[in-house]
Amino acid sequence: MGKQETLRVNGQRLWGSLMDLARIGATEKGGVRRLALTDLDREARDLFGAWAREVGLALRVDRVGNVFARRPGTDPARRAVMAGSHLDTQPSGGKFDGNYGVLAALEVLRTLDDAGVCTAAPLEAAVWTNEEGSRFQPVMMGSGAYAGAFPLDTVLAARDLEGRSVGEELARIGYAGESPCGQPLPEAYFEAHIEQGPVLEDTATTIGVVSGVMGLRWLRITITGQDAHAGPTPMGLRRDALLAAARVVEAVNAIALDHAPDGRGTVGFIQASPNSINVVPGRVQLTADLRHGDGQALDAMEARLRARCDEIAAGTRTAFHLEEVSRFAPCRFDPARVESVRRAAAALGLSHRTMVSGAGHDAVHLSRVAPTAMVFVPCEGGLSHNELENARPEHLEAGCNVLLHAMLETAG
Ligand code: HGY
Ligand code: MN
Ligand code: MN
Repeated sequence: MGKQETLRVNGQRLWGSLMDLARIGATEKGGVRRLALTDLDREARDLFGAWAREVGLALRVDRVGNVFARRPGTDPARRAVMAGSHLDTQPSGGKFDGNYGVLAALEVLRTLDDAGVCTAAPLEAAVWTNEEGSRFQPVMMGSGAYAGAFPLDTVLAARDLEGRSVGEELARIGYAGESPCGQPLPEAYFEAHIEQGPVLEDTATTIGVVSGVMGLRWLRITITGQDAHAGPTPMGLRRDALLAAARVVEAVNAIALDHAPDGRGTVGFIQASPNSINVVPGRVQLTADLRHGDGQALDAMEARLRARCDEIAAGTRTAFHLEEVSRFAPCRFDPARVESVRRAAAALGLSHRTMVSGAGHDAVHLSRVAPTAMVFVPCEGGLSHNELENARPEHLEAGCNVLLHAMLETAG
């Protein structure tokens, strides 16, 4: 076996860096709350930058705040082989979603630096801005702007519930970079991530060889009825926006179940007003997150929900306004890069299985502009987007070794 094949990452250093990073935004229950473009996001980005500089990586930041740490290659004609993920989390997120993929990419570069190994193609570790889409929409914003899925000015103008814009917040935290989005594009992109579902753990498999990602639609639904007194207003005269919203929640779940086993439907956000115990709610805002592995099925799910909203509006004498806030089609990753991941897992003697991701990832946008593949590792109970999110050090290390060898094979 040549020197390269015997290369292994430093699992303890990877775990230690994950635990250090998890302190930034740590919550009582052991999770992480680090919303995009907050001071905590800045702190995490700064820590990543300090670690990257420790191993001599050159840093650049693009117009939407994506950060790239670059290790030069020996062949100036080659473009970068890139790996990365995101540092922003859900409001009640965990230590590993996104953070693992960023630090696994860094660990690959640290390992090559320790071993003095040079690659023909340059290597880059990437941090994508606002993958979660929780504070600002659309979801997977930074990678989407980089891949040309969203116009830059649209992204910079997006506002959170307090009215702060992406552009203002990037400037405020010092990550309004100069580099143009999407130039240069990488030669290939890999992303390591926890599965965020139960399949690997249930089948006692260490590595997920991810062949693609389900499609997604996010709708923001505003329902307008009429505030009214809860006492004197007869039931038949009410225009109750929360009653209408309750029927929407039922509909979203029924539509997903009708498209089993791949269909997914979630109402995760709801705001009712005036939210007073003795007032019939006159206004509700809620979201619908629809997903499916097949584009036509996803179209059918969205069409059914829109039709059902019309019926609910008529039945409750309320007015509905539907706005699409995010969308991406189901994607298939590049077979050659998927094969690199599978070959690396096999060569490392790791149990592995091919699978489709239910969760969206920055790799979805990268797959539109560069050959892309992902590496999954198990997470405890398949739990994610939950403060109790957990993963085993040996699984995280194994996934990082797969990332290392898939990147080495690609970078030459
Ligand atoms: O919503 C998603 O699938 C991703 O976690 N942002
Ligand atoms: Mn993620
Ligand atoms: Mn997530």
